[in-house]
Amino acid sequence: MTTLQPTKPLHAHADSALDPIRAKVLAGERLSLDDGAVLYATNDIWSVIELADLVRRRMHGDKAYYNINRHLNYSNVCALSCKFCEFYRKRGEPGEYTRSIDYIKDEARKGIESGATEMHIVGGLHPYLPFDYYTDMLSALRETAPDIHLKAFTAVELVHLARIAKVYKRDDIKSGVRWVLEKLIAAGLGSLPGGGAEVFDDRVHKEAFKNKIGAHEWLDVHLVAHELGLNTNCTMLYGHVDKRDERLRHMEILRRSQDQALARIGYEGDPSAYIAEGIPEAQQITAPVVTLNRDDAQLPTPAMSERGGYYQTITPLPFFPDGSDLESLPGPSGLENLRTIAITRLMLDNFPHVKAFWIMQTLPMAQLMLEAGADDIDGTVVWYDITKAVGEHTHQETTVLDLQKAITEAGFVPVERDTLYREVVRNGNEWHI
Ligand code: V47
Repeated sequence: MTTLQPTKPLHAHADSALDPIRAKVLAGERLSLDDGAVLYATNDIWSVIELADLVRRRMHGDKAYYNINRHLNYSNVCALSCKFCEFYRKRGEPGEYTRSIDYIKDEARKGIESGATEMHIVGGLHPYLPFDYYTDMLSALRETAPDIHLKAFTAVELVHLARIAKVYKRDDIKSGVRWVLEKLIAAGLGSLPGGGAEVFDDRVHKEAFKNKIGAHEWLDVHLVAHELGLNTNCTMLYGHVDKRDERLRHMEILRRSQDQALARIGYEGDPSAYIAEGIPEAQQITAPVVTLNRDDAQLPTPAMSERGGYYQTITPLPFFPDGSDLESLPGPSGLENLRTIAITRLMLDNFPHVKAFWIMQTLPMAQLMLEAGADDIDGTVVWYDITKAVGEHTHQETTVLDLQKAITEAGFVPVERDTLYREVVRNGNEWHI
């Protein structure tokens, strides 16, 4: 019997420009920004998907992850006015809200009732809430639901908290953020979500989210979190004023930041570290190159976090134009979303997980994306205010059975994970790792 080796695409319309990229992927080598541009330009989308699937299966076989979680947006009041954002309200504007600690505790109780293992907590940059609100929130949650992991606050919020707590120093962001994170960890913080990264590019920053922190600060916050032993995630909000090459540079910057994190926790990489072409000096990271896209690569585990944290997951977020200042833009197509997930898997060769966030991608597209590089679809979510895929509703819940069914139907084995990707053993609402 002969084994089928995916050294050549099996479909018609194969693009030979992908041959050198195919060879690199099969050898587990790092792709260049130019390779990324070829992957974006080709009409041979099936080969791009096939290559991403190969890497995804090397890392995770036929497992696909989901979790039982609750997203909590504690306030939509925000000092910023990012053009892509429909979520924020100014103080006094109709629809503004800020949740009380009692409301938040109630959410935690509902989380316990539904068997949730995670609360994902983010909000706007509230100009007046005191620093204590955030530590009280975490302490109250810790007390009410001691077993639920608290994944909370994006890098942007953490810099804002440093300002509120008056520990922010423009020329030394890290020390203020370290102070903030130490306080939040003591109150119960378990990891950082990946929001607020958008696209690391000065032009895009200026056009779409001018007053938000830039790449340099975002990366510094995650660096400090990793140094303190927290695992973090990251995102890429694309399909608005960004261009494909800017997305690729964003991926490159994240990839180098992960090289740095993995080196810190003991991965021995290729010491012939490189300076990436086209990346601004401020975002150049010199670290050994670490790749995980080979059959024999060992993915990082939570146990390694004792030596420092790392990026677990990249979640590409497709832009939702409705209600934002960029409403006139069309937003990315389904095909662009599929291609971007696949390219993300191929470029971010040192990231263990790629998430197709079903809330933004829709569950049917997330199913397809499991075949195109994604290995995770996020969780039950329940309430989500930042984007609304269908209609006006912030109640965006799916059941565990729906998630499992979607994964099984796509030909994968559903695996419930906790926030740190440990497999959950469950008996109803009782669970353990
Ligand atoms: O930070 C805002 C983005 C993010 C829009 O870490 C928009 O596991 C699309 O970060 N269209 C929040 N996106 C979501 C997020 C996230 C989601 C799921 C999992 C994880 C994780 C993180 O949503 C914001 C911003 O980048 N966003 N407005 C919009 N109109």
